[in-house]
Amino acid sequence: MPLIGDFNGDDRTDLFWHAPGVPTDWLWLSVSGPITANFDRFERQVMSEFRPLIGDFNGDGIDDIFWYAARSETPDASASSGSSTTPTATWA
Ligand SMILES: [Ca+2]
Ligand SMILES: [Ca+2]
Repeated sequence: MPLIGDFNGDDRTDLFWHAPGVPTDWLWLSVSGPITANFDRFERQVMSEFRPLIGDFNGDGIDDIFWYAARSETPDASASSGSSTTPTATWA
């Protein structure tokens, strides 16, 4: 399931490939030019019970991924942001 957002705030749309369960997820940060579409790919691992919701939840202009787990009456979720071009963001 591809998710679309600008996860590093460079105004180029990025992709986050997420599949429930064991498969590895991939964050593709666009490094595309005016003619070609290219992506830097970073491996991610997300626990399977979470569902991702995209939005800029902290208003910094960079899209975040809100991980939602509906396993109790109280939602268990966390927001994270790919705040730079280095894959150092934590995807809780
Ligand atoms: Ca981007
Ligand atoms: Ca944000």
